[in-house]
Amino acid sequence: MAYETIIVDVEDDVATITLNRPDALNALNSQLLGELAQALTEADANEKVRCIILTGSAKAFAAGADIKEMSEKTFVEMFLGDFFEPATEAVAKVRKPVIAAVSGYALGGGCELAMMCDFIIASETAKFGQPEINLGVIAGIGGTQRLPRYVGKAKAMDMHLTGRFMDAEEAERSGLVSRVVPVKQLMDEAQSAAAKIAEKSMLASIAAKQAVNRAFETTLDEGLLFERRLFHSLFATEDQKEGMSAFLEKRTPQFRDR
Ligand code: CO8
Repeated sequence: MAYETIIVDVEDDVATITLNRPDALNALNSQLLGELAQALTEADANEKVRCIILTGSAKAFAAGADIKEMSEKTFVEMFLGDFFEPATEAVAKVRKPVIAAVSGYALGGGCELAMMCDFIIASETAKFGQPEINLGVIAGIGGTQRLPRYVGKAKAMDMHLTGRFMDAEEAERSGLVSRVVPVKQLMDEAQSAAAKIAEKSMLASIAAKQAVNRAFETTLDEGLLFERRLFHSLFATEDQKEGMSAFLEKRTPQFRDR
């Protein structure tokens, strides 16, 4: 499918989806969100793809929901239209690992979109924020729920109530991002993380993703049981036999997702 607001590139097992509305700092309008939902669903279904990278430009991952598009909306239009839902549903449904590679602004819906991914790699120029309070609204696609899970209540409240931005160094220190690299290395770093993930058994990757995500949804006891059942179930796979044999035989495993 031809997209106008995103660029999709599939190379070496990795699909890279680049948000591409440079004139609006990749603000998330309904067209972009629809295209993003479609591209994520396609990448997840594409057998060649083993990991997905979501990124923006050097200046902006995404500066939030499109304020021009939203500004005149009524409550009823927002309530019935819910134009964010297809994209948020699509991100939530992706079973393959999704890395957010963030440079520049990741604000409002942009910060929320990055937090929906499995982990965030940031460039030194990344700036995260939930500045919706400055517009007389609050976050609407998970910012009040996910940010405290990443950085704790104190910083989450600070950011949502003051609208201040968090730079990459603070974001890494606070647990919002997993790595920070110079801006020129961002895509190489994301590609190399994606390539590492793509080498693994997809069965184990999906199980790991499901188990970690379950930690945020349930009690410790239930989460531990869920993890143990997934762990046990992987012994029904050829990839477990291959992975452990390869270790013992001191060779590289050849996983086949079986
Ligand atoms: N929406 C629309 N256009 C935008 C946005 C945006 N969020 N952000 C930037 N732009 C546009 C600007 O209007 C400008 O366009 P133009 O050249 O036509 O005037 C262009 O991008 C460049 O922006 P600036 O000139 O402002 O660039 P600066 O480098 O001076 O500033 C900033 C960069 C600091 C990022 C600044 O643009 C800014 O503050 N942007 C808005 C950030 C913001 O408030 N984001 C939150 C939006 S609300 C939201 O995300 C809610 C999500 C949940 C909704 C759920 C609904 C169901």
